[in-house]
Amino acid sequence: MKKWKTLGVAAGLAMTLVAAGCGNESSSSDSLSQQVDYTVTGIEAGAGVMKATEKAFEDYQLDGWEIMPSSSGVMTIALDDAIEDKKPIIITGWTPHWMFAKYDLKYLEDPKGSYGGAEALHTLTRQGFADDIPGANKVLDQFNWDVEDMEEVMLEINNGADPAEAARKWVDAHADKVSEWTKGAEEGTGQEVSLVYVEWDSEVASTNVLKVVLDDLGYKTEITPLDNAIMWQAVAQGEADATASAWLPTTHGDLYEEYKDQIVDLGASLEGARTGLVVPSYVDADSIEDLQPKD
Ligand code: PBE
Repeated sequence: MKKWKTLGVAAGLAMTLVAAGCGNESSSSDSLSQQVDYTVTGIEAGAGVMKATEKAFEDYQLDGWEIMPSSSGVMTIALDDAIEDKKPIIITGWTPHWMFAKYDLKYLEDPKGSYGGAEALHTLTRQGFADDIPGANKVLDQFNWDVEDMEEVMLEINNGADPAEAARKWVDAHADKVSEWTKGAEEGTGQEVSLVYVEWDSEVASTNVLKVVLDDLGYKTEITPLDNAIMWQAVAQGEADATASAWLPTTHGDLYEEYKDQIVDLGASLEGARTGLVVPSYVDADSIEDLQPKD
């Protein structure tokens, strides 16, 4: 048993009940900051947006604010509940994500740049992978799609499709794009390829799509969800072959600095990603600067 397999996927679940049960007594004459009880509804503790939100609290001097960790799934349930009741909520959001297609939402402007600017999703491999399995490495290197592509898969999953089925459907419908990824790549003869990811909706989509493409080409792809930091570590230490879940330059910038000499960065697979604080569009704030400190 590889040791990273035993680590770290359950952390988010413990917060489920806390997140679901946390109604606050507020009246509509209160400010937005009071109404949300100076709390941002977050995701998994190891995520980049969690750290960026702590940084935003400092940058904007939002003393007394808290970020509540949970999981990506629980966060979107809290969002759904708030929208149903037309209550204010502030979440950690990112693009690509199906939530922007399903709800009317806006990013709070971030003039101080706590969340960085435009992000790209990068594919990383362990050292030596290109020599060991050049065909699979070539596919990972040529893997490249758009925000709309990823959102198509994410929406399908959000509407109830199994991730593997949603990935299969997208691959079958986009044969032209997929053939660019596999162009010139040697077919596999059942070699095992291990991909690691984090159970964020965006990464579930990309990783399942890569599995379908690699398996179709003759590889045997195993996909394993992990905590963010453990995922980077697994690739850096050569315990996993690759990940398509690196958000750079800002969101995972600290992990990149830590591991850059031990990984191979194959470059961006998707441009135009973004992270930040997100609110339903009926919420009366446009910028993080519209929030107030607690004391
Ligand atoms: N995310 C989605 C990740 C990267 C992908 C924005 C939640 C993070 O914050 O680390």
